[in-house]
Amino acid sequence: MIVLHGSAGSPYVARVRMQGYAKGIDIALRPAALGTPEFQAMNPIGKMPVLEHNGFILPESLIICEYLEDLHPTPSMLGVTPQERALARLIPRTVDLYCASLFSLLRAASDSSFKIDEPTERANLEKGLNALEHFLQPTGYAARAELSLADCVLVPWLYYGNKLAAFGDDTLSRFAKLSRYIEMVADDPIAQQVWAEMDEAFRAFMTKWKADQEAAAKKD
Ligand SMILES: N[C@@H](CCC(=O)N[C@@H](CS)C(=O)NCC(=O)O)C(=O)O
Repeated sequence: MIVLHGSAGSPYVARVRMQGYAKGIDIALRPAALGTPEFQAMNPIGKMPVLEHNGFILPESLIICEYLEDLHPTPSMLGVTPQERALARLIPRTVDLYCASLFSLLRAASDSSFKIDEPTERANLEKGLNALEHFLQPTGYAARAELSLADCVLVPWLYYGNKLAAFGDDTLSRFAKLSRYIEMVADDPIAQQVWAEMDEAFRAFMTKWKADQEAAAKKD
């Protein structure tokens, strides 16, 4: 049995689930008890997701995805040729290393107490998106004609990317290949399922967060 400890709203959790749907792997989602000694024992960094498979514990979403590829090589989410496989890995790395400012910008847009250096975060995101635009395929899915690991990472990231657009920020729409991709992938049933699950979890999270904020304000 494969268990994933995490929340559906996390883009890092959602990428593993999306890979599972694309490959037909059954993955049970369990809430991650972040901050508890039990969770720290599974992942000393304290972040979700953590995979549990027959007693084997594995953190870090991209390593989990690679592990699942090794366990279930077909259908491959990486591809056949070395070039195809490299590109399927390059887009996830670009998203993780260079596009993470999206989350700071979004948080700052929805929580006025969260202070960031906005020009710096914007410049970082712009730089990351430039790279993403460079590597994205002009047709088909992100890294090749078919769905790959690149899509499993990009689609959950875009759930939050689209939220930035909902705040009136047109950053993403200024990238032509990315805009084409967003339009194309919106019709993909697996992407739709992942976005719906993320949306349900995100809404529940926001409801609880607002209630907690109100309760804290009443106490002051
Ligand atoms: N590099 C990690 C990042 C995971 C990550 O940032 N997870 C967030 C949720 S979206 C988390 O667990 N945050 C809790 C915390 O930092 O305390 C991965 O790819 O798995």
